[in-house]
Order: sequence, then structure tokens, then C-alpha cells
Amino acid sequence: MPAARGESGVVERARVAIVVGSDSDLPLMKEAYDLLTSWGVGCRVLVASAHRTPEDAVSFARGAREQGFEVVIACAGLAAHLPGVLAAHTTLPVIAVPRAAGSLGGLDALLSIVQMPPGVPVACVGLDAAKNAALLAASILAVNDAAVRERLESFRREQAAAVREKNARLAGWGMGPAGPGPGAPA
Ligand code: AIR
Repeated sequence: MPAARGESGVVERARVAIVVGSDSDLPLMKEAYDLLTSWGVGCRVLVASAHRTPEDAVSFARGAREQGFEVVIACAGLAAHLPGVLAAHTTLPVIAVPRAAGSLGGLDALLSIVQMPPGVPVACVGLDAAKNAALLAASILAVNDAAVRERLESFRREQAAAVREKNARLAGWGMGPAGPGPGAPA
């Protein structure tokens, strides 16, 4: 089993692999790593390029399930074949993060990822959406993990409270909220 050191310093089993096409993708993907490890989900990161080190990418994907990984997050920019190549060599779920980079602004990466041929799907989040990739990975793990499910549910509760707080501020400014929203007097 691959091991990962969590925020507490405790070594945990790594369940999510974050694969990046280049170390230039790392600053973005650190957000996914930080979110998952702060929820107690062990992660390991690998730099492997579908074009520059294709053998490394394939060999990782072929062994990923045996190593104990349950979900793969793959991030790449430009002609972003990494997520598809990994998905071709593992039946683990692969979540792709296309980079908003290069002269086409990320449209190249997005289309390289979402237009996979029938039979080898990858899940694709938005351009540079590292946080959503982490949340989707957590949702997959939460199917069979009550602790991760509780983290997700409390994240959603906090997120909803933050939005409602914005409406409270509108009310303070005399601008709204529009309509009888939740909590409004009948
Ligand atoms: N990339 C690396 N090998 C294949 C691809 N598509 C991507 C990386 C990175 C971009 O190319 O994922 O987003 C630029 O890489 P670099 O190393 O030149 O910064």
C-alpha cells in the first residue's frame, strides 16, 4: 500500500493518486492535495507525462489498483492526453483537470479530455478546477466511507451557510434578498 503523511504527521494509506503532466501543474494541484489530506484522505503525487514519459504513465496506471489507490486525479495542459492514457490502463475512476493554459487558453486540453471514445471514460471537471476534482474524488470515496461522507456533508453545510450569510448582508444594505427565501418571515 502506498503511504502518505497527513496533516497530523500520521502516515496514512494513500487512496488518491494525483498525477500531473509536469511540475508546472503542481502549484494548482496542491489545492486538491491539501483539501483531501486535511480530510484524512491520503494522497500521493506523481509527475508523469503521456508524451515525455509515456512508459511511466502506463506503468503507474497498470499498478495503481494493486498499490491500493481507489481514485486517480490527472491534470494536464495543452494536448492533454494524460487522463485518457491512464484511464486506458486502469479501471479505477479517473478525474481529469484540464489546465487553462497555452495559446488556446485551455480549450485544447478540455477537448482532448472530454472527447474520449466510447468505452474509456474519464470524468472531467472545469478548467483548473483542482478543488472540484478533490471534492469529486471525496464523493467517490464517500460511497463506502462514513468519515469522508461526514466531511463532505459538513463542507456543504458550511458552504450553504456562507451563501445565506451573503443574503443577510444584502438585507443589511437594504438591497434584498429578493423573494421569500429560506428563513424569511411568512
Ligand atoms: N504536458 C506535459 N506532457 C504532456 C502534456 N500535455 C502538459 C503539462 C503542462 C504543460 O504540458 O501537463 O500543463 C506544459 O508543461 P511544461 O513542463 O512545459 O511546463
